[in-house]
Amino acid sequence: MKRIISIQDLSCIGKCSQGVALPVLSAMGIECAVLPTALLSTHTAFDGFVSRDLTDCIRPILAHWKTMGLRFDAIYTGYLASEAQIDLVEEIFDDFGRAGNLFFVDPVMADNGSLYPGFSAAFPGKMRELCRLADIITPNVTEACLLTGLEYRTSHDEAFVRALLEGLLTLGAKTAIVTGIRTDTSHMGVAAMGTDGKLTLHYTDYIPAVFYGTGDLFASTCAGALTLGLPASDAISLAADQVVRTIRATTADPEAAWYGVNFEQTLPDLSARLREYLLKEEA
Ligand code: PXL
Repeated sequence: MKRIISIQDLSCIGKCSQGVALPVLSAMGIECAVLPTALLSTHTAFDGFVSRDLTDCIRPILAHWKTMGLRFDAIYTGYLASEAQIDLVEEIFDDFGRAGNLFFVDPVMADNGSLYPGFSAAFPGKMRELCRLADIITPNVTEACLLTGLEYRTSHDEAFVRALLEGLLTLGAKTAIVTGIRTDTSHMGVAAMGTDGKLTLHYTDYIPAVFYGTGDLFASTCAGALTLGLPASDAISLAADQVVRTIRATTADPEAAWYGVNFEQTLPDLSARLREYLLKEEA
């Protein structure tokens, strides 16, 4: 069985981060080890959230793990609570990575043109360092702009998308994937580029609804699919289609919570779609 370590926060309320990664990766048949970076009463969209940075706990956890000789097939990072944690993650790459491992960095820090509450203006600069070490990075458009220095926009032509991806690749990641691309009013896109400079775009329907946790659902699904050996194009379409299916299910539920997508409802679809992709890969 493949084993991923998921390094991101645990928000008690609010469907995001470890609360999404653990069930999603489990439904994909992958063992998910969790390393919580912070414990939050709720995710940061709620007024008055309290947060405890867990950096001090992470060091002894890593020291214990080192005595066990643990290894992971993939190291997946999401919301990191402080710049110090980025240094720690770099150490984890050194200590627990092995040849052929996947280093998957979702540089969670911003959306809709702004940094999430609690992050300093210096944080994106530090996040660039982590992107340098990654095989794959999956920023949304806001995060990609903060990482590359390009000005944030809400509509995106091909020249802008290309400039974003090329800028991200100069940071050193081997493949850049940008979510939330809007080239027209009825579609949403995920754009990707590897070191060969070839741009690919996967389009899905645009559903006019905003939910938290969609980026985490995309990243967890994509990281899982790549860990299972699917090619990047399949990992992207599996993950992007899963996000759209889940937003649809959420908007159809009159009791859906505003603070997160109903990813629980669509986990059976994810397992079924994944099986189809894996069978196609074997054929
Ligand atoms: O979904 C990204 C995310 C992760 N973790 C925390 C957040 C958010 C987005 O708001 O607040 C704590």
